[in-house]
Amino acid sequence: MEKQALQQLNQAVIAILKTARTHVLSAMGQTLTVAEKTSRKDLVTNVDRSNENFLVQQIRQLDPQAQILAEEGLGDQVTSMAGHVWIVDPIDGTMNFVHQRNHFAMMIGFYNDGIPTLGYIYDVMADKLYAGGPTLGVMLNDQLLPKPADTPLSGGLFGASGPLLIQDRYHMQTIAQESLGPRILGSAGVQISQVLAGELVGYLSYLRPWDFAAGRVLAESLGLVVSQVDGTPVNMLSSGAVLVATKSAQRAILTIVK
Ligand code: 2AM
Ligand code: CA
Ligand code: CA
Ligand code: CA
Repeated sequence: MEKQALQQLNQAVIAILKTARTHVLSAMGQTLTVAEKTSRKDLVTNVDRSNENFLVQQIRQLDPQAQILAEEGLGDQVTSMAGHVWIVDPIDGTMNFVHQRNHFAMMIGFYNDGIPTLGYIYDVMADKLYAGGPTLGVMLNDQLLPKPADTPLSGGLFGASGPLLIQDRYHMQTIAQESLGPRILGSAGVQISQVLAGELVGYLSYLRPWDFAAGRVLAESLGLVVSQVDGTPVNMLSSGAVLVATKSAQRAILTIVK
């Protein structure tokens, strides 16, 4: 896509996300309705649904021909990455949203014929919006985000998933040992944004497409690598153990995992 068209799309998505944020903040002043999805650790609220509905409607107006894949099922049944595909997570870190009223994000990824094109991670309470892609570069609010240093695993903090660390899946305890220490926040979006900002050397979790669609676009734009934990490419239509890391940390992790 032409840079000018991307800039227009980017400005429109940023405006949608800012409006969505004001809706979410105002909904947080009212009673939340919380339901369990698959377990007591897997929640959905009225705000997840209303925000997804808002984001999907707005993206439809912006890009009527596109397919939209969204976590709570208010988008389309997407089976191919051909054409324009938007991938939406209305509230990432719902458990944090319910119990901390903090540390959650909205995420949108835009893929054009499977090519990572635009990504958005919006940490709602911190009001930090990571936005952009390979053509536009990555902005943190109104500042261009520099590429993070290629810090090795041994030289930085590692973003862990609580369940994977506790169960030592994918050698996560060894990975954490080799790093300067594990950090667990409970939002894939916020943790991936910490990798973008150079605050973590990597993040590993078992993720669904909407958990890493936005982060993949932003991370790859900044020279970070996104792969499955065995080093093979991610597939945007399936779940897996996804690693977002500096090149150097990825090398060390692949050696530990193989
Ligand atoms: P979510 O809040 O949008 O569901 C910690 O729970 C992180 O893992 C969050 O980013 C969460 O996204 C994600 N996650 C992915 N699959 C999950 C599941 N089955 N249960 C809870 N969280 C999940
Ligand atoms: Ca969820
Ligand atoms: Ca999520
Ligand atoms: Ca979610």
